[in-house]
Amino acid sequence: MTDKPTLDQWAAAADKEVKGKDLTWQTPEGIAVKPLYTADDVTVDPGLPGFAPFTRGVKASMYAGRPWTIRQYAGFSTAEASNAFYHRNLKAGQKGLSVAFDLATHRGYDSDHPRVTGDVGKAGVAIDTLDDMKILFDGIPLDKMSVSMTMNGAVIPILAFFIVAGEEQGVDRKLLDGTIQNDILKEFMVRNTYIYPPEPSMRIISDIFGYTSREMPKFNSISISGYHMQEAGATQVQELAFTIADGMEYVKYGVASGLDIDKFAGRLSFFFAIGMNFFMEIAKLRAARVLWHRAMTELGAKDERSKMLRTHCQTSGVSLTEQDPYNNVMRTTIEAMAAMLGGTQSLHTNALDEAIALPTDFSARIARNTQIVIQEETGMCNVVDPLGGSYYVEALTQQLVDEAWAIIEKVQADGGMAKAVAAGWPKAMIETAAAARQARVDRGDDVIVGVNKYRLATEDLLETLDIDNAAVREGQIARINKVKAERDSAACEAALQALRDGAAAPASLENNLLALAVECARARATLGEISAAMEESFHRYGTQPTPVKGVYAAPYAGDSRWQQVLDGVQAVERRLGRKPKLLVAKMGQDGHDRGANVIASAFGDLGFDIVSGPLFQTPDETVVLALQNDVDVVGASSLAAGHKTLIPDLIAKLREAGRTDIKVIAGGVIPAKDYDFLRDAGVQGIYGPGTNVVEAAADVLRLLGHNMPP
Ligand code: DCA
Repeated sequence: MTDKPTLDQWAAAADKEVKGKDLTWQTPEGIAVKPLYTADDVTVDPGLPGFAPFTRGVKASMYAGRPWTIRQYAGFSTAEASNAFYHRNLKAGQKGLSVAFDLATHRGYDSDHPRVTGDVGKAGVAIDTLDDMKILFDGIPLDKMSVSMTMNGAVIPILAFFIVAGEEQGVDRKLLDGTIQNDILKEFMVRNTYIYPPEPSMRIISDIFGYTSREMPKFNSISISGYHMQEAGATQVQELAFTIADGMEYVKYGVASGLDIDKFAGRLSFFFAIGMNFFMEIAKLRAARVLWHRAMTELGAKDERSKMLRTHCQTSGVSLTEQDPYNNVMRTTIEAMAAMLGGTQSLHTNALDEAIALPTDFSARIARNTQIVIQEETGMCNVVDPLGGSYYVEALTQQLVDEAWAIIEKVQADGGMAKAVAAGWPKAMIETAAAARQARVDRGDDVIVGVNKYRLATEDLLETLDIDNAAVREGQIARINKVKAERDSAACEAALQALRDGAAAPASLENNLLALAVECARARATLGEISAAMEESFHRYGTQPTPVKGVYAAPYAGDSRWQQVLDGVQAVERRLGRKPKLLVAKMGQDGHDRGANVIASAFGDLGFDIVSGPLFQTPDETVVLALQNDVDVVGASSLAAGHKTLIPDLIAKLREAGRTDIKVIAGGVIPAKDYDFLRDAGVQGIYGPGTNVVEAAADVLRLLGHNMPP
């Protein structure tokens, strides 16, 4: 009998094969992944599924008993169009609903508000009135179908409309099944669809916990979301740590407001992104369950259900590419498999065109079928946690637990997540990771097939969905006017006044904002009116972006192209007698600022003078900022489909101000078929997803008259 080979013998054999090359992979989160894992690497027994700490899943039978919910996130312009889409999808095998609202709704504005002309009906459905909500769920029994609503800003009016829509369908609110996102802390960190400052926003969340725990026992009162952190560039460890820390903060606020932890914690749910780092994502979901169990034990929960992390997942939007877009189907399939192998409860798979537009029926079908094929053709659901016991997955799970816990402890030492968010360091950490990732992609260190490697010489245009925003807005305004004309205005005003008074008073059972808003919804107040009633006491919140410095430049040390662009910027500087000035503008209600911040950081590192415009500007406000700062270029970043309205308006207003010399460029999520439209409107450079930022800077130098070599 021959002796079993030792680990040293394996190392020597591998070393010989690769001639001494180091096979350790340093992941972006700083984890050194070895080329081989063995039993020696597994230090913690993962236990059994359905038992604490739920490493292997929250249910004993998991998908063998019931597969995860196929829950596709969607919303299209009007309630009618969205309702029809939901009916078609449910017939085709989708199991749960998930509503995407437009940005005007998110930010608490009715469709007739002048600030939202470019946003109405664009990235989701416009909901102004209870009538809209009733149409949205027409023919969908709200006691049988679980409905998730991604809403964080205007969470009070939306939930109030939902409750009253159920009521008018004849459904007792005790039977309402679903989830509201209601996660404001991550909005302040990454997504920016907040309305009020942090303190009143946290009160709103406690009021919702209080109301739902008493009145809606089947409803998940929050979906604590790491998804948008990863989309904004966070590493998986950051996503994990900040999400769990956010959850702990909400629990502490709930307890401080007088609630019994075990009365509401069982209905807290989570939401994670699943990107392309396959095993890391699987380990992340397992680690998340371990961390939440530990955190909730520390916070004093007794009921095991309170400590059980149940989660929705969505495949990663940023991992999708505009170039060679059918590759996105494979990416999404791989990510969906990671989500299911990690043990998700519910899943959205992105459509292949999700990087550039809302899905068409065609792309939505492929996305949905990706999940159906896994569930119904592969036999993958028949075994619980099939990767349990994998040396690599178990070791990685433990490593993620340890790394994330270290960050969670830092957050706790700083007084909790609300304080950390106010101090700004989590956001800065995420932005640093985002700039580093962009540099790795632009340098080709991180491969993206079809973008920085194997790129096609020519691309066929993909058929994408276009929304006629002006028509949607007119229709919405007509309905708002009708509702206002038909309602009992005295009763409506009285309900709104009670809400104003409730918001002005300290939080209490009688002043529960959701309970007061339900009365407003019954009296047919609009979403904008309900939001404005609270805004009188709470005020509207705004922040100023602060791009990170030096992170994008660091990996380019000694790079000749980088140097050429730096020299170009200096040449322009000598000619102008000052640095070339770029205003990075975010117009409309689109709060996605990763792209804008990365551009600001990278162009800043290249020597441009950067003016980072605040979020949510109108074209008029952007022109004022451009003139005040006397900029050479305005870069409009648009990720929510407002580009065809807002950017031409900006150019027209610059012309009116006599400043045709100021160049306007555009970046973000802009479908190629809109390029000609924008060029005709006067846009001089368009930089879509997958743009190399150094080359974009070279292009801007050309626009500024510099003879930049290709
Ligand atoms: N055996 C027996 N019962 C099971 C099993 C099983 N193997 N698996 C699930 N169930 C039960 C659950 O316990 C649950 O019933 P309960 O609420 O009475 O406990 C029911 O079946 C539904 O399953 P669940 O896993 O809770 O799935 P969902 O209803 O889809 O909820 C959740 C998932 C993450 C909790 C929810 O918050 C959600 O849907 N989030 C979506 C968020 C979203 O869409 N965001 C968009 C960006």
